[in-house]
Amino acid sequence: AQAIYLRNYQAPEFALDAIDLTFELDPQATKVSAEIQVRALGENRCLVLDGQDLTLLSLAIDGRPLDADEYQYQNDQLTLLNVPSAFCLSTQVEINPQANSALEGLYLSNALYCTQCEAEGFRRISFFLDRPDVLSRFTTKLIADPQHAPILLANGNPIAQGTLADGRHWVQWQDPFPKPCYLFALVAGDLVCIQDTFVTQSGRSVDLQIWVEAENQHKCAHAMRSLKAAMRWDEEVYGREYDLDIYMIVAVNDFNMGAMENKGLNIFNSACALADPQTTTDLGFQRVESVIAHEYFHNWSGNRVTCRDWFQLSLKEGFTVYRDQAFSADMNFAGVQRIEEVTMLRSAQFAEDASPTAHPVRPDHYMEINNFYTLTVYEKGAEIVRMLANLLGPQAFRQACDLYFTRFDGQAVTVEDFVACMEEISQRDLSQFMRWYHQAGTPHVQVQGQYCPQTASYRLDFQQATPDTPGQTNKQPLLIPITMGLLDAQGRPLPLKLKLASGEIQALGLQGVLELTQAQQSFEFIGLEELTEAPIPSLLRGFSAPVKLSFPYTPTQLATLMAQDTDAFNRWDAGQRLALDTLMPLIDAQVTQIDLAQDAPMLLEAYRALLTEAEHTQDQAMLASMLRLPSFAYLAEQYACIPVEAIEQVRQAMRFALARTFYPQWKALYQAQISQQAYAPEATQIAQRSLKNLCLDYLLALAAVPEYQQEVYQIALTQWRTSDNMTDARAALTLLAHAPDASWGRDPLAEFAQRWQQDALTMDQWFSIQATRPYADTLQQVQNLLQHPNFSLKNPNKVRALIGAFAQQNPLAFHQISGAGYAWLADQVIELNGFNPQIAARLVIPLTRWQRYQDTRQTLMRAQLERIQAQANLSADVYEIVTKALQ
Ligand code: DPP
Ligand code: ZN
Repeated sequence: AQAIYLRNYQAPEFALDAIDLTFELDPQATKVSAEIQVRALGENRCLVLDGQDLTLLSLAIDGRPLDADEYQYQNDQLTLLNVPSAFCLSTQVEINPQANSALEGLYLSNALYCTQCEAEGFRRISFFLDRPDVLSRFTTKLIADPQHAPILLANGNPIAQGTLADGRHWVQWQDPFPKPCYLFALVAGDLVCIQDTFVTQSGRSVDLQIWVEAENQHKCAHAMRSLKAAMRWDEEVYGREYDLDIYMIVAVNDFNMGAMENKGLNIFNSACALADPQTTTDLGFQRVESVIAHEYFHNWSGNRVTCRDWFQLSLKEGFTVYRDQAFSADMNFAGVQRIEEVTMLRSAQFAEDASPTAHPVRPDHYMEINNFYTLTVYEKGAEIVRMLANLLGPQAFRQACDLYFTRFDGQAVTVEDFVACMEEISQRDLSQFMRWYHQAGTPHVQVQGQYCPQTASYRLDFQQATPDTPGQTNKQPLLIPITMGLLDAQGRPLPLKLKLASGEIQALGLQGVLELTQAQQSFEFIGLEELTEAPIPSLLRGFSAPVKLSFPYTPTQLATLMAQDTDAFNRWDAGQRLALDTLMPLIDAQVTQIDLAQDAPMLLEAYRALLTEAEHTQDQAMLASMLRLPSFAYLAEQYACIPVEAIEQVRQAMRFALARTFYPQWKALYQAQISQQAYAPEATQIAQRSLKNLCLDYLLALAAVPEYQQEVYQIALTQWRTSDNMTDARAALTLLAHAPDASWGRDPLAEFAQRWQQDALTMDQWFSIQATRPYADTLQQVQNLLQHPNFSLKNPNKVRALIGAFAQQNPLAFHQISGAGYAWLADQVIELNGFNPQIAARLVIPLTRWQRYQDTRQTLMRAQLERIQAQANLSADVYEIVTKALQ
C-alpha cells in the first residue's frame, strides 16, 4: 500500500455531470449498468476511473462498444485511452453482494440489500471517479424480485415504477442535487415503515419515513421524534431548511460505523436508530437522538457543502459533531452534556494524541482513509469549531456559517474555505489558529499565579507546549482561548480588570477570555483591594480549549471551586482534580486499603458536603457526575507508564472506603430516587436514574463484606427483577455479574439471555456485561462466548460488544501479565482481517498503545503486533496501523 499526500492534490480533469444507474439486484450476481455524461475539463484525453472487484461485462462510448485495445482494467483502475472531449460512457458490470463481507459497496445484511460508499465504496459498485470533488446528478433504477425485495429505495425522489414481463418490479429514483458518489445509497428488501411529516419554515411539507424489518417497528418512535426535533433545531439555530420532499432512514444490523448521511436516504446501524424502554438504556436513547441529529445536520454540513478531498474530513465531521453536541445540550442538561463530552475527549482522544497513530485533525497523508474516522478528526475537530464559535461570539459565528453555506453551496471545499468565512465576518486574522488543524498532539498549558497585596494585583503566567508526535517535532504555539474568572477565598466572583500592555485597563466583568498566542505569556489583573489573600483562578471554564491545563491548586482552593464556582464544568473539574491529587499518590504507593480520614481528608470532606446537600438538590445529573470517581481510562491518561493493577486496586479501595463511610447516605439517596413514574427517556428522569444507579454502584462495593452482603445483594436483585426499563435492569445486572462472587450474576444473566435471545441488539449488551467483568479469568469466559450461538464475527456490533469491550474496558483481564489477552485479541484481528479489514483495524488499536506499559507488557504486545504484521494478505487498513505502531 502507498501513502497518499495532501500536497499532491490535483483537481479532477474530467467532470461527470450526470450518472444514470440501473441495478438488477441478485444476491450473487447483481448487474449494474451506468450511463455517465463525461466532459473533459482540460487537454487530457486519457480517462482513469476507479473500480474494485468489478466483473466488466461491457463498455461503450456514445453507444459504440470498445475494442480490447481501447481500455485497460487493472489494479483497481479502468483506463480509457483517447476519449472524446464530451461523451456518454456506458458501463456494465457484475458484482456479488452476498460475498461482500467487508460491508463496503453493495452488500447483504440478513436479506436486505444496502450500501456503504463513504469513503471509497462506490468503486465497488460501478466505475467512476470515486473522489468527493466530483459531483454528479444521480438517477437510480432498481429492479428486483418483488417477493424478496418488495421495497426499493435510493436517493432523492421516486419518479417512476413498473413491472417487467418476467415479473420483476422496478422503481426509479432521481436526486436533483449534484453529489459526490460517497453519498450514493440504495436499499432493497422486505421492510416496513413508520411515517410522519414535517413542515419546514418556508411551509413545504416533507415526508419522513423510517424503514425497518417488521419486528422492529415498535422501536422507531424515538428516532422519529429526534429527527423532527433536529429538523426544527437546524432551522432555528442555523436557519437551515431541508431540501427534498422526502427524508428516509433505514436501520440495518450489519454496519461498520454508526450511521451514514447519504442524501435523502440515511442508512443507520440499528444500534443508533432503534430504541425502546424495555431493551434500550438511557445512554442508548441519547445516542439515537444525537446520531439521528448528526446525520440530519450533514445535509448541509457535508452534503450541500462537501469536502474537496478526504484530508478535509473534519470539515464536515468536526463541524457536524459540534452541531450535534450543541443540539444535545439543548435537548438535555447542558452542563452534564459538556462534562460527558470532555470525559470522553480527555480519556480517549488525548490517548490517541499521545499514541503512534496520533495525527492532525487534518492529516497530511494516509494509506487507508478508513483509518482516519477517528476521535481526533471528529471530537477534537468539534473542539476546534467550538473555539471558533466562542472566539467569534454567537452572532458573528452564525453569520460566518451563513456565509459558508451560501458561498459554497453545491461545492467541494477545504478547511481554509471554512476558516476564511470566519475571518471575513470577524475581521480577525486566524492564520495562527489554523495550526489547530495541522499540528497533532495535546498542548500542555502550565499556569502559575502571583498575588501582590501591595499593588492589589494578581498575575497569571502561562506556558504552553505541545509534545512531539510521530513525524512532527518543534510544535509552534497555538491560539488558546482560556475562558476564566477569579474568585475570592470565600468563592465569591471578582470583577476582572485586566491591565493591557498599553497600560490601559480593560474591564471584563465577571468572566473573560484570555487569548494565549505565545509559548510564554502573562496577564495581570488589578484592583483587588478588597482581598486579604490570593484569589482563586477558575481557568478553562466550559473546557474552552482541548488542552491539559495545570495549576498548583491547594486542596482548599479546589474545595472552594467545587462548591462555589459559577461554571458547572469547572465545579465538576475541581472535583476531578481533587480526586486525582488524592488518588495518584495512593496509586504510586500501591495501597490496598484506604483510611479516608488519614489518606484522603479533603476528598472525604468533599463527599460529605455533596452528600449532605444531596437530599435538597434539584440537579441530580450534576450531583451524579460530581460523586463519580475518575474512570480507569482518565487515571491511566495521567501516567507515562500505566500502573494497571495499582490504578484498579486504588479505585476499588476508594470506592469501598466511600461506600462504607457513607453507607446510610448512599442507601437513603438511592431510595429517594426510586420513582413510580412510567419510564420516559427525558432529561429529568435520566438524571434521577443516573444518580440512583451511581448509589447502587457504591452500595455494591460492599458485596464482599459479611455485614452488608445480604442487604446489597437484595437491593440489586430487587432492582433487576422489578425494573420496567433497561437502564435500571442493566445497571443492576452489571453489578450482580461483576460482584466478587460470580454466582450472584449467574441466574440473572441466564434470565436475560432467555428473555432476549431473539433480539440481537439486546444480546449485544449481554455480551458486553460479561466481557467487562473485572477479573483475569474473564478471558476464558469471552473465549467461550465466541462460540455462543448468538455471537457472530461477521456482525460488527457483536465484535465491538464482546471483543472490543474486553480489550478496551477490561484492563485487568486484557493486560493480564501472561499476555494471554493480547494473544487472543491478535487472533481475532487476524481472522477479521480476512473479511472485514475496517473492523480489524479498529480492533487492533489497544495493542498499538504498548509504549504506555511496563517492559514485560511492551514485549508481549509488540510480539503480537509482529505476529499480525507477518501475516500474508494483510489489508492496507491493518497494515497501516500495525506498521505505525512498530516504528
Ligand atoms: N459520515 C458518517 C458520519 O456521519 C460516517 N461515515 O460520521
Ligand atoms: Zn458524520
